[in-house]
Amino acid sequence: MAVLEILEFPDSRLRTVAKPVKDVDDRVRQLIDDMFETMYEAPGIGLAASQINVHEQIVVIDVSDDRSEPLVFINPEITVIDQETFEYDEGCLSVPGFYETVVRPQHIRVKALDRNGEPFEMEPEGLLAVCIQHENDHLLGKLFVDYISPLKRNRIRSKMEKLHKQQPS
Ligand code: QAP
Ligand code: CO
Repeated sequence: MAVLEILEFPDSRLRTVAKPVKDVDDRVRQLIDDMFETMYEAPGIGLAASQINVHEQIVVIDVSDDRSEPLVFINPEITVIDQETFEYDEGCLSVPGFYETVVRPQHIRVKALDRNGEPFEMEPEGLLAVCIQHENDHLLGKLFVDYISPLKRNRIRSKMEKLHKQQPS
């Protein structure tokens, strides 16, 4: 297992659109293990492969308090069930230190493959529903800061660029 480097905003590689995984093989399972190690070490509640510069549709999540409920989503497909929305103060391992309120659909259905390549479906609620949408956005090259005002986003970009000049990764 290995802790991998996480790309940080405004790195343009975070804008890459991820490709579907064709075979859920040992290479993919190794990547998943490394993603969990990277996420738990951070610590975070969700990580998309895009954030470690691997542009394949793989997401790992654990929103449990005791870090005991690892969830894997390969080639996730999200459908919105109804119009209700939910607000949450989101953060991101690729935008460390910044949190902003994002409004998203509250009720979604997710279809994906698990780490054995078996299809499954779920209707997540609350933080898990928010997290899956946030991570799925990464696979599309999208970040939570894209939902806030350009003024706020540009302030965050400037602060991140300043940090990266002080401590290049
Ligand atoms: C995405 O984010 C998420 O700023 C996962 O300094 C977050 O794991 C989805 C983290 C909130 C829904 C709600 C952030 C760690 C972790 C930071 C994370 C930081 C250190 C973020
Ligand atoms: Co994120």
